[in-house]
Amino acid sequence: MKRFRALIFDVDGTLAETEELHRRAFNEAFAYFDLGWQWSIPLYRSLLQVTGGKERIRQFIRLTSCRCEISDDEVAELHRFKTARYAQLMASGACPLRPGVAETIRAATVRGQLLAIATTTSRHNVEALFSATLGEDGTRLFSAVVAGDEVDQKKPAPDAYLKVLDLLGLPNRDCLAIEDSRNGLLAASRAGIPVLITRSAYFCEEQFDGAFAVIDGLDDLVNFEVPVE
Ligand code: XBP
Ligand code: MG
Repeated sequence: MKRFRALIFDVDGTLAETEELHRRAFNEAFAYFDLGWQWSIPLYRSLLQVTGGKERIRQFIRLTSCRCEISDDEVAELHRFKTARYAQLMASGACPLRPGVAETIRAATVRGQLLAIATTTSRHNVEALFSATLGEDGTRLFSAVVAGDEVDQKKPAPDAYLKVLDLLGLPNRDCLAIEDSRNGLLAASRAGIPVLITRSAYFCEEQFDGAFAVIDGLDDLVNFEVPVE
């Protein structure tokens, strides 16, 4: 860990097991708008292959071939409701950081490493997680935060990671990406950044060929040694 000048964190699944909260917020939005849709855990697992909430709703409509005529504005309204509900659930303390995350952040800060975020979710959701878990000063710990709608293409495209590198002013080889999904691994790898995978509930079965290392959680980092080149 010490040889990297910056750690770039994914958010959902990596910092916290947020996906169940997302799923619940999606289902509550569908109920509010009386759509009759319900995303089960297995269905949500397959839908997670599509990154981004609005894109995921569109994919669901395509897959179920329900002949609903839903405009982009209506999808956006549905997603806005989902995002507001997610923030309420998060503020209620429903989702702590994963074990080892706070310690990893603290250790990196002590070592003088920069911290950054490259995520597919919205900045609003990142801030909701930070204020519920890291407190008011949470955002200030991170030198760069790039969220889903702030780049042209979401993961597995490298855009979010490339923008973070640009904001940090560091070359890819000096950074370590910390991810939980194959789409995240692809995104960071396409930006030339080595990737540490921390397995999460929804993506524990995925293949992570090409990862720098794969661990079960950041609490394992205590025993993690960087291979000598
Ligand atoms: C994961 C995602 C997100 C969330 C939902 O992002 O794909 O779409 O599931 O969030 P990451 P939104 O792992 O990169 O943090 O509904 O706000 O898109
Ligand atoms: Mg993730």
